[in-house]
Amino acid sequence: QLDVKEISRLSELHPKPSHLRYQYGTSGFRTLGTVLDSVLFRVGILASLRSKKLDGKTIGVMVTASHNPEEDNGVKLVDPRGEMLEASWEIHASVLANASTTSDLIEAIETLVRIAKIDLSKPARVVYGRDTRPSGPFLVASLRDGLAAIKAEPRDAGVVTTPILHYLVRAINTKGTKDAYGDDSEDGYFDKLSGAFKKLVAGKPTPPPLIVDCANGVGAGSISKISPRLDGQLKLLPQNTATSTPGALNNACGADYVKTTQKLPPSLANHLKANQRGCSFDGDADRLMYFYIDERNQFRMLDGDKIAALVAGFIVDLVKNAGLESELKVGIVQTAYANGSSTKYLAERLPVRCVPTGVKHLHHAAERFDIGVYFEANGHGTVLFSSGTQETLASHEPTTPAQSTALNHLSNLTQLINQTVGDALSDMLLVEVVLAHRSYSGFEWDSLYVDLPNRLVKVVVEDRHAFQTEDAERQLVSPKGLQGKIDDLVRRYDGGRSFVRPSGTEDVVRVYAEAAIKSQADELAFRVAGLVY
Ligand code: 16G
Ligand code: ZN
Repeated sequence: QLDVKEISRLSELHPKPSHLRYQYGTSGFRTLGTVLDSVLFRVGILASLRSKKLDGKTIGVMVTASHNPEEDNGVKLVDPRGEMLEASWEIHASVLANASTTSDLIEAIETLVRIAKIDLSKPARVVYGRDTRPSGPFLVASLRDGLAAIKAEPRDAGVVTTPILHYLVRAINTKGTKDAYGDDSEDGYFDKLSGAFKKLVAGKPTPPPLIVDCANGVGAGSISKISPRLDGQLKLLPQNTATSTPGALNNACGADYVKTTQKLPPSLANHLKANQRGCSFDGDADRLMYFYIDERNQFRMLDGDKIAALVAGFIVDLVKNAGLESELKVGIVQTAYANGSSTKYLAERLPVRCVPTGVKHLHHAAERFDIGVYFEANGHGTVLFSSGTQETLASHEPTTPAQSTALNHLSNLTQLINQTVGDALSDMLLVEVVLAHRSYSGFEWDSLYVDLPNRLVKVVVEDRHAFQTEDAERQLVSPKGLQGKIDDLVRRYDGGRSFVRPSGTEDVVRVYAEAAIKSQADELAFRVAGLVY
């Protein structure tokens, strides 16, 4: 039932460059936008087949390269519940993308249909969106050809943030069911978030205006759409909103800039006053970093670990106040990059799990708790409420007014939080809710714990695949003997901790180190790097 003739005709319009190999990695396919034409065409085919495999459920395709430079682009698939593509299909994606010729591609498609037992008579439905990159429209056209080749029913979500695309996929697939996630439109998303936010901050004093660095990306549109819906309960001052200025995207601004340089984007220097808060989104608005300027005019960064500490502490208290402590187990998931002080702070309050880098690992581990909070230090994270938890929240009978209030807050949090994926906008509103409830400024939030000084360096090695890890990337098992040498070094540093892991996105090995004082953290990182090199 495959229309081989039509697939072939379209495939000839999107030939694969013979010298390139593509890999569907932790963030999908990602490389220079100019070499992604054939990949997008084939992803269109793959998404359509995945939809058929799942009985016509809608699959999402997001065209973005997130925080990477403007000339890069990328694409990833979203499974029906709004989650990342199931791991076993990542391999199918790479196989299709690397078929050299049209006839190789047809053969790869036929093999996939056979081994995955895909019923071709099922319908195929795909919703797609893109960020603001200039290469986006061209790549979407290639994707559409791929969808047409399998006669999938396309739905264009237009220029949207990554988390909105994830939201839409879940909303479309749950429409009319008891798990309905919200109206399957952008308006539905903004109404859901703003409605929950207003209930959560009702009666609280309005905080000072919040500066939002939109990284000159798609998040700028989200700020302008949510602002009027907040009824003045939070005033947002968007900066870096130049989405059509060539070269501006992620350039010296955005969440990744803030995290990696630990500096205020220069463009914000004249806007942020002492004691004022600000935050940065990344280029597709799925990461969030907060910061403020302290009384001594110093820049202070509040990263994903600080967000996790703030949010998890709040949720633990609400569960306690709602009288649900014995019924709902709240847990937190981090990676080895989490600052040691944050882990210590959190472990005193709730179970902490450490998993390998990459959202899919965090997400799956968080699903094992009744309420699972996960954040990467880089600002990507969210909170998951299991379906059992949502039922408990709906059916629990509070015995005091205080319990009733806490229960209401928890229910509203399930609406405020984008449970499909990290979402800068939703996370920002969540942070503002907690700050309002705690009457915290940036300073008090920052004081929850003091970050251990740390240093991240990358080392170019001959073969990064020679570096293999276990224990959530905290121990090297190969090259043999190296971990022992690292341990010997670490022991000599007060508060020392260090680990080495191969990057999943770049051809390098990363070395992380922390210690009680900054110069020691730097020294430890460079000495470990010396062992690796
Ligand atoms: C990817 C991951 C991100 C992780 C980063 C680490 C997803 C969607 N994204 O961008 O979570 O922090 O890789 O990069 O999983 P690295 O392996 O190069 O250090
Ligand atoms: Zn991103």
